[in-house]
Amino acid sequence: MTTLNIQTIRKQFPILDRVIHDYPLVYLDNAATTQKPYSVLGTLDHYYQHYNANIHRGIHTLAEEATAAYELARDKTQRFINAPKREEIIFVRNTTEAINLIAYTWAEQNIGEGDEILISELEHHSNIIPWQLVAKRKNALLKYIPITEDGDINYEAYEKLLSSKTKLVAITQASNVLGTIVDIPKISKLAHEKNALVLVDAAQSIPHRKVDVQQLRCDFLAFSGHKMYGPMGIGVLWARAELLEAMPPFLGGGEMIREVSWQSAKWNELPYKFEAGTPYVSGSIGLGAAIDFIESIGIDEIQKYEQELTSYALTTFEKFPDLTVYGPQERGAVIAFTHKEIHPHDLSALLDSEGGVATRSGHHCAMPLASKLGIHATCRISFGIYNTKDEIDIFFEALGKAEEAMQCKNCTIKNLPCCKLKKKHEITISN
Ligand code: C6P
Repeated sequence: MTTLNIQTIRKQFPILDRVIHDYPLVYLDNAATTQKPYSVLGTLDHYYQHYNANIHRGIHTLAEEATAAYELARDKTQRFINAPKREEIIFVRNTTEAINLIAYTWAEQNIGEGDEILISELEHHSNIIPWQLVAKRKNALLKYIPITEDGDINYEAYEKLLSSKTKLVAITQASNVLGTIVDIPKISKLAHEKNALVLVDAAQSIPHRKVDVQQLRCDFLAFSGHKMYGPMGIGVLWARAELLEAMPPFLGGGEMIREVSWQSAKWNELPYKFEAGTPYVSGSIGLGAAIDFIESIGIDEIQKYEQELTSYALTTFEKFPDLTVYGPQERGAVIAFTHKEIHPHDLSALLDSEGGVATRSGHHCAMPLASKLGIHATCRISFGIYNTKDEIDIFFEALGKAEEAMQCKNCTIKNLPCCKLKKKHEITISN
């Protein structure tokens, strides 16, 4: 049992006071984005009210204050992921941009005809499409590490797929659908034996467990601020300094240059070579505040508590025979499921209207994985540090109401609104 005071933590999130269809909001869509605490909101507000200025350019007080705060956020991020050097932290918009940056710079120089890129069947489109594009541009091969029936990485198959042709292994640390946690140190060790580099998509791991790039032994790491209680529109790419030094720039423009003549230019030092134009200054500073928030609780404490929530929910799922849960038992704070009779989109709508519960339904931007599972869509709940077991109970209650409506003798479900439901719905029965 956690010793954290979750009620005190909840009070830091004003949005949790929202009432949805007369129910207190139960926010279980944290894998899509997390809510923001007062400290992050206040940091953004304070920045714009007191020291908004462009950075690295102005020689005036506000510019100096903004620059110092922006660079302090870089220091915080470096410490948070245990990066060896501060200049290895590149501020970008999100995980997607970080991965694309590598695909359009490092891969442009290092992937050639006949080379192989390995990704897994668990990947989000953000870690598929950039590599499909590289493979097309370079006449390279994109290969998939298969998953086991449980939804785990098939490490044996991975080992067999690796060869001297493999140049890059790009893989998620935590699946946004199955919750699978990938053994990145093992992935890195095996890849490095073949001289392949490793890119880790940490979008779904960074808010839930310690992400230490030195312990993971990876070469690139990408994550988004909005999934870790930070602002939307700020993300981070980490890469080893010698790789960043050797890479061509991604975007050209102000700040990324040292010297410009009519026909050519010299690039700025790291990290500025990869931060062209006016960056999202308040977003970076807000990300720093989100890191402070996480560290004020302790990432290990967060992991333990969310594990408790996940186990509690998984156990309760077993009481619903018409529900199928996807993914391994040992997992991150994500549970995707389907109902024998209710379509995932209808389920999400019903959970919202009958319990104020926010969930996500669909392919979760992982269409190849959905096809592997033989489904079009799932409904998904995902936890953050402010969720409680009571909220999980409310979710299951709302689910029960949806099931009851399905069996209502007064109404035929195809002709909803069912008399038992609060809100009018047109339900399509899934097959
Ligand atoms: N997954 C979800 O609901 P961006 O959009 O760049 O911040 O994150 C992309 C991304 C990359 N990798 C993984 C594993 C992800 O889960 C996501 C985002 C959200 O599952 C939105 S689709």
